[in-house]
Amino acid sequence: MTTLMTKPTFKDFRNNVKPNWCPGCGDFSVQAAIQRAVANVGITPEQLAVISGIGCSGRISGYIKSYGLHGIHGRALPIAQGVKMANKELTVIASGGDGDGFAIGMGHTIHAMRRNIDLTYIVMDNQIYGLTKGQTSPRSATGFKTASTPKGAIESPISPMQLAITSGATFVAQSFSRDLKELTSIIEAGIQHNGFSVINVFSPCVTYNKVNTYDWFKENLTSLSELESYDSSDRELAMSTLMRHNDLVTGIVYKDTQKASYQDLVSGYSKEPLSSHKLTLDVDLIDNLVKEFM
Ligand SMILES: Cc1ncc(C[n+]2csc(CCOP(=O)(O)OP(=O)(O)O)c2C)c(N)n1
Ligand code: SF4
Repeated sequence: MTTLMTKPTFKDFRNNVKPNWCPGCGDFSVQAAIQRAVANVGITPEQLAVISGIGCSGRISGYIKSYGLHGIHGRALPIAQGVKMANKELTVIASGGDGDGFAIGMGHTIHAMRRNIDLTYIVMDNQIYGLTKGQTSPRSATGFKTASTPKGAIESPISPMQLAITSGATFVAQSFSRDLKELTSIIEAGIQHNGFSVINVFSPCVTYNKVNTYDWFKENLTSLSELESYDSSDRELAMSTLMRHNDLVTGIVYKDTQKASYQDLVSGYSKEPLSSHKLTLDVDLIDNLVKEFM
């Protein structure tokens, strides 16, 4: 890749792969917002890694010009954490669907949150499994009907925002894929935050979810900027606001700038990135180590 001499623009993060999402899918705007946000932050494609899971949303890593990996279902976060630990100089974005992150990948999601590792996790939340043709996800509302649950889902949906706050994430935000301006600025702020940033994006599946449509979100979402004296550093206020609005809010819900990130605490991380270490073994060092244990 070439190093850019001028300030990057979103066009520098375009490749020649045409997305095969359905026309109108919310994921198009998420891709555009990521490309704008990384350009605004001022990094180049070779300073970015986008790691995704499996799902329609998981294809996103193939559509952005950067380092990237389209991983396995529910495993975007372990891979992304490994990338960040190996090369602290990269800006790392992990992304995937609500099924990827909150069903099969939930164990990894909670531990990445409590670890407060410095990366940005963007979930394209369409309240359904899109790629596998529309089954319920842990984000589907109780009673939500699909071809495989014709009588409606009997479980309750989880709250990614409340879960993130109580699990230890230090940048917790929600946005709507139709609001490209807000989404871009939230992703930008998430990238700049030192710690685990989780951004849940309502990203409608126009093919299989006929309930949570663009119009439905427009009617039901409340922007935190409209609430008088909302303070995103107030954890209790964040939780009570989420409960009062049934989680249907957009904006930065909670931000903690005091808590140290995993990288701040882990021994040796601030030195040279692991990725630039010499891979040759120091034979004397190994010999001495072996002797020590003999
Ligand atoms: C280990 C494993 N289990 C199940 C699947 C099948 N599968 C592929 S994508 C997916 C869910 C997709 O839903 P979501 O993560 O919400 O993404 P979307 O397609 O809605 O963007 C499932 C269950 C798989 N690929 N791998
Ligand atoms: S099936 Fe749904 S989530 Fe998948 S590309 Fe089509 S609209 Fe998007």
